[in-house]
Amino acid sequence: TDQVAIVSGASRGIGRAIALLLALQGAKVVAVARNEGELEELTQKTRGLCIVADISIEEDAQYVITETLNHFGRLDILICNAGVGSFNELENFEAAEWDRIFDTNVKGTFLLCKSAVPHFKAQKRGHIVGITSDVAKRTFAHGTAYGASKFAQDAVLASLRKEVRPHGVKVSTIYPGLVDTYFNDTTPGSAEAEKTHLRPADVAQAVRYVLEAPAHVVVDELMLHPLTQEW
Ligand code: NJP
Repeated sequence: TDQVAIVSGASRGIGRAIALLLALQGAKVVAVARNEGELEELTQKTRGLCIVADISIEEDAQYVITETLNHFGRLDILICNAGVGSFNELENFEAAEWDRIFDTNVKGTFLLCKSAVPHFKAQKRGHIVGITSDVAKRTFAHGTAYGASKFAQDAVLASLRKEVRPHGVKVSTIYPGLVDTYFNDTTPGSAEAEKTHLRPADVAQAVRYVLEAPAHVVVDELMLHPLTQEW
């Protein structure tokens, strides 16, 4: 297809796999992250556009949408994937770290959607895909900030789904379990346990599935786990 897709957090991990799969399928991919190096390397593979932006900053998020429209003249798909997390007992959690997690996961999703939705509504078509987490539906020790941010991100997307549905715009939410990425300063493949985790490409296939639904179908939610993960 000649569809234009923005992928936030595209430089590594899940976002990179989504960007590569969408490009392989013929989409024009706009790859977004804060650091330029990995983004440029990816963009050589996707032959798309890369935009260096911090999605937690309103001007940056607006720029991602306007620059995409300036460059390609259209926007069909927004993948809200960028996210961060760290884990600690509540009393040892720094308030600044709480803010970093909420600013990225919740506010970042809000800001990208805020800029894209008027365009999607005007064209009466568009698809927002949010990568949240299975921890948007469960709680766990040491996960106060990250878990709460994923519950909140999930609620943003679920509310938005109801707002935009009458305008022909879809919102799909994907809930992955453990995925072997660079998340929380880890290195893929470094730990024995990670060998059974989902691969970023597994999550990319889930994104592909929700995007390929017929025009009259919206996949609201899709959850996937490694077979070995008890949750
Ligand atoms: O993480 P990682 P994942 N503005 O660290 C970018 C969720 N999830 O792929 O900005 C713009 O490999 C960052 O680039 P840079 C998770 O919560 C994961 O695992 O240059 N971009 C990089 O490209 C998250 O929502 C697991 O540092 C920003 C990317 O985001 C999503 O999956 C399980 C940014 C992060 O790549 C992708 O995470 C689960 C900003 N402010 C859900 N901040 C899991 N890994 O187990 C970061 O259930 N980025």
